[in-house]
Amino acid sequence: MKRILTYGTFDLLHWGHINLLRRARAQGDYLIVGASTDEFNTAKGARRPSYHQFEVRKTMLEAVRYVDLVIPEENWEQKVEDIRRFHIDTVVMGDNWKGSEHFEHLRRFCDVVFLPRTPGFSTSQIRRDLLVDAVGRPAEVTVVDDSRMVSL
Ligand code: C2G
Repeated sequence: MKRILTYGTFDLLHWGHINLLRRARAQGDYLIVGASTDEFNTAKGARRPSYHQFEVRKTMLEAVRYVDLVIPEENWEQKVEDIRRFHIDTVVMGDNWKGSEHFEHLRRFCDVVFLPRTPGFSTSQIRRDLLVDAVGRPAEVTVVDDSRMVSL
């Protein structure tokens, strides 16, 4: 039994998330997802609360057939203990985390695999698209960063 672990907020679950979970599960036999709590999202520097609160995101992840178990991700430091506690063989993340201090050091405890992100999908992009839909006209949205949009 090869045990896989991944982490994320997984808010407004979309194809990018599902494609990551499908490929992560294919790396082994049992997939555990560490879903970020609402408090940890704030600690991670999220500019706004997630659309769905932790319990809803957890329940939605549990409904995904690739996912075998969902645990709360409450801080950055818990990963080594999670690897030990759940006898993890491989930690899998999207490659936007490649080189991150939060994951590279885990190589001392298990395999760490970064998978290519699915282009064109993000929770913040969905929020922007819905906003543009809502104002009912094509908008030239020049995104400076996630927190500010100009020339709507
Ligand atoms: N992802 C992807 N393709 C996308 C969007 C997301 O492969 N188009 C992957 C991310 O790389 C990540 C996972 O889906 O591995 C979850 O993404 P987020 O919900 O954005 O999670 P994140 O904010 O990266 O939190 O401790 C680590 C953090 O909890 C990760």
